[in-house]
Amino acid sequence: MTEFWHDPGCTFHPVSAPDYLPVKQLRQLQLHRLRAIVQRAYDHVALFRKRMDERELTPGVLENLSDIAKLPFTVKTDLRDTYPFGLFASPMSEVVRLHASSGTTGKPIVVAYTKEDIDVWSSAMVRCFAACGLGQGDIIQNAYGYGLFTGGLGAHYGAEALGATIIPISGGNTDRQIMLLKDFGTTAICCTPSYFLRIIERAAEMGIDLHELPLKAGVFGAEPWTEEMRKRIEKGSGIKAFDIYGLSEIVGPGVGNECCEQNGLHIFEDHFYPEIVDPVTLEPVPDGQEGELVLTTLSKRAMPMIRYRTRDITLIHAEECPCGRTIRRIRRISRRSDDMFIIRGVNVFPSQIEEALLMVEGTAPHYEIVLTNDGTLDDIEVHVEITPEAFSDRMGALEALQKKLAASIEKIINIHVKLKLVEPNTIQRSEGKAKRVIDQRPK
Ligand code: DLL
Repeated sequence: MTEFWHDPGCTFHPVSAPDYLPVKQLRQLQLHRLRAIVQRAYDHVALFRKRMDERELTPGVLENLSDIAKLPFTVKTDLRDTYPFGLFASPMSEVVRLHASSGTTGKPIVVAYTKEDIDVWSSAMVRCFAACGLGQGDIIQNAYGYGLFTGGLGAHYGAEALGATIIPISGGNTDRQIMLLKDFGTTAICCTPSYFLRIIERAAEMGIDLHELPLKAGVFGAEPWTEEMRKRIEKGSGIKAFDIYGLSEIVGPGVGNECCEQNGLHIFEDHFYPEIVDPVTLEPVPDGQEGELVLTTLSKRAMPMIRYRTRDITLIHAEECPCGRTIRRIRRISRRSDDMFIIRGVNVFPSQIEEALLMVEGTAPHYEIVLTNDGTLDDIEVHVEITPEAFSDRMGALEALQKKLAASIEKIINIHVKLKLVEPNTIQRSEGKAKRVIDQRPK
């Protein structure tokens, strides 16, 4: 063990060494890599070169890291407009993998990796797992979907590089998930937090107590979830629930991960350089201030992303983490700028509703938000499942619960919502990313 290693809760893996680089050295490395990647994008990606030329910029503009703010942004529509391969900086002969993300409209966005890119991605995933206290000897059940989605293969390669045993079960087939959790002695599971809730629920129906299994950690991401949700998951299963963040455009899962402090996600910023910008003015904001996360890939060869606007809202923690890592942390991503809906002039995010609901005992963590319009005004209706115990309560008790939930939401979002308690097991369960909002308003 080397002297930078202070983190008793996490497992040491040599690949995690850059997590602890002295800050000055880290910044030098970042600047060095930034210059090289900007040069690469300028030389090989026509769209980036055009935008630089329009601004009369060359890669030589990067005298120090803050000069990154002079570079043009990349946005999701750039990937669509150049579909499928227009942003590649490597010839196809060097591209060993393609992934794609479906998004909401039409064609998917396509992302590419060289052999070196896969190695960087796997090393980032190793650092995620190590930060969750996992290592050789662990049995990792990977219930992220395998296929074009980056979750499955990303976690798979990382777990193998970690030296753990991987169970490539993919998503779905919940009874079989639970059988393997038990029979194979799985120690960690990777899936979306909403799918793990389904596993908790189904295990109880099958008479299996997850607390009694060797399962100790969950690596949960790909969708927003709240601190209240973490509490429910940890209480319902006896495991430690860690947050993992990533997006296809940057690499997939493994852009950042919580450490054992469970207080913010460390960004592997030697490969993914984070900035926070004001989503309206697009000006950089200082650490500690909320805004939109913008990421630049510092080492990705096949498809460098320069100042990619993620739409994810967060902040960079100004303080150091007690774990000893020098790479910075972002606050958990509880919302995206495009998740927001406006109801009677008030901006509302689904995560605010989740937080309010789960603060109240007696509900199951399954809910949906239905947006309607009667021709004049937008309305919001929240459907929330009650627990089987609460379901058998007297009418009066249910009414009181309903009022309490509505008041809890109103307190957070400042508008009145219609709240409907629904029977256990009536809201659709997800095996991947949960769909929380059903928008029935006329388009
Ligand atoms: O969801 C990659 C991934 C797979 C991350 C497995 C973690 C685990 P996309 O499908 O491209 O990639 O979706 C990326 O999902 O911009 C966020 O809005 C959201 N997201 C991902 N992780 C988290 C998280 C994968 N931990 C988009 N918390 C991102 C909140 C998350 N939102």
